[in-house]
Amino acid sequence: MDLNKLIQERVLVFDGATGTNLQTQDLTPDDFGGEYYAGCNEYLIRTKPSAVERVHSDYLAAGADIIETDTFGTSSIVLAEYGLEAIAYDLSKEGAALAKKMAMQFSTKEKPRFVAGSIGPTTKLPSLGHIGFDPMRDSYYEQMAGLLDGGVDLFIIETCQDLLQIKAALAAAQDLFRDKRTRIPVITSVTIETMGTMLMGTEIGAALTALEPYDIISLIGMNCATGPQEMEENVRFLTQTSPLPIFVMPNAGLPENVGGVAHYHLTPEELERHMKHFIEDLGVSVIGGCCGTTKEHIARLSDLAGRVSPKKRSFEWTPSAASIYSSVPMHVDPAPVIVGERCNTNGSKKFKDLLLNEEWDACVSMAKEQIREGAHMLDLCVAFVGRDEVRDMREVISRMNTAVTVPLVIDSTEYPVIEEALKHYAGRSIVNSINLEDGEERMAHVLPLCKKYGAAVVALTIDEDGMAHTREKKFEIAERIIDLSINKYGMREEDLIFDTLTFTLGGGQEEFRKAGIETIEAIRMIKTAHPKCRTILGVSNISFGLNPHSRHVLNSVFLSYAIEAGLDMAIVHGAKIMPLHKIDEKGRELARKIIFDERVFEYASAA
Ligand code: THG
Repeated sequence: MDLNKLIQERVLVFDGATGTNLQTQDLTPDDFGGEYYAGCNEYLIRTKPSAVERVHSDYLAAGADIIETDTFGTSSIVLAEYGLEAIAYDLSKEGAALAKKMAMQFSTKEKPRFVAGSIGPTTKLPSLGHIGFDPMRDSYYEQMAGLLDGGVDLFIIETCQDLLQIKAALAAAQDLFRDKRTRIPVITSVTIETMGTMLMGTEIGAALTALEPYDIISLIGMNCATGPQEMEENVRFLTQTSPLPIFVMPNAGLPENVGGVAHYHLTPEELERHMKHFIEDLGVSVIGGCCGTTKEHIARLSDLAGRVSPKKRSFEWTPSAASIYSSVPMHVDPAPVIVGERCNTNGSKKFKDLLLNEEWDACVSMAKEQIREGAHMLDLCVAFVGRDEVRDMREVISRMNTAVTVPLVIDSTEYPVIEEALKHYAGRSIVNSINLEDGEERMAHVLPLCKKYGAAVVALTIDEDGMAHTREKKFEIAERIIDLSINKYGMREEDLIFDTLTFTLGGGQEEFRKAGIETIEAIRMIKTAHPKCRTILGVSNISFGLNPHSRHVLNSVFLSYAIEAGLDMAIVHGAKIMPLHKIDEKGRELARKIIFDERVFEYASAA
């Protein structure tokens, strides 16, 4: 099914609520296979398939282009609550086959019907530690394999509450497509609660930033929790910013409690009016109904779809990183994006001591302190000789995932540590770093991880000859990394952040006198040739070996010249960066001369 092509041609309509329809059928506990299973709508696929067929045929008759399988909860995680985990694959496959059979009955050349394999959020939130990434991925894999083998045309990962849960589902889909050498479209749909975020507190922008890098996703959108009216702001945000087409499947309004039963009041006409607005004024391309919507609602939407076409969207996409809560662009005005340097065992004695004493909460406090000091993101390095870095990373990042509001930059040289971090981080992180020191080896390990978990990456200008000294060599290495990253590993220029590295100017070595200028000019060359790439520097490196005050002055002046050359991001101790006007004229001028290697004049005038 070429979903991407179809939605260019017309608005597509999903079906309505499964549960709402089943309720009208007055099923008895016997229909569910006994009292014990009553309420397990998925088990009906086996115990009373005619009830499920009825749901499908009602919506197909109402004109739905795409119906959803009755498999929202056929993952082993959910079925385990009924002791049915052993049949997760089979039930998923049977549910898919049943829906496919019904869709075929209604499908015509003019109006083909499709089946979307429904994949719900399960009952566990990995970001709260309810379940690990791997078991969750495995459970999704089994469910998806059943759906695929049963014949679904696409997957819909829906009603999502936790970005980490979505990442586990997407990892399962990626693995499945690889194993089966096939690929079907994937819709990813998040649930925004009435308070305006996902259950875990995720803003829509953070969700978009975290999901957009996954190239298996065909559509992104929202479903459940509220009616269309409450969704409006977030739908507008998506249509104005998302590179991916937009899917919206609201409830029939906010549920009202009527005699202990959820009652949805939005009429088919009202739903139609809201969706018309979403399509014509905002540019939504695929619609449907969630809780409380009936075949009457879907009939109206189907009729609507034949009469309208989506507004041509012009969206503004900003490459960003994200925490589980919010999105942070990889360029800000005024530059730079401040990446706090202190949660680093190599860069802070305090952080190192806290880690050695396993004072995990205090490690988190240091992160929060840096945010208070103005950091937009935080570099995180837990490497320490003799310790288990994978475990330390897990301990720290699983806490920071929900306790730290800004995106994390994962600073490690070890592949298993990087993957452990990515599996515990719900937002979009940046991996620090790759280089060409051992040829392509590092890229071959790290970039597939970045692709798998949707991360951006810092690339250092180091190759087989070591760290580049001249601007030309730094630029040449950057170009080689860009070429490989894009053409061999499927990354995009906007996923790459170049670090043109500097040696210290504080050591007084003759060979490094031009280190500062070369680093700055290499930034200018990269930004001129590849404006979509970002640049970053570990600014404090420039001043190793000097006294603290001189370090702060030199760091601050160096940073200001780097920014002028196009630097986007800086790894710094935010509190110690001084605005230039706060540095006295003499200090500023001395720092400038050191950076631009003009000290020769001092010697000349002294002579
Ligand atoms: N590029 C990239 N990543 C990097 C670096 C880089 N990561 C690590 C490092 N360099 C950047 N981080 C730091 C952190 C601290 C210091 C320097 C760089 C630093 N710390 C004080 C010192 O060592 O004297 C100690 C402060 C303390 O103990 O509190 O200078 O270049 N991509």
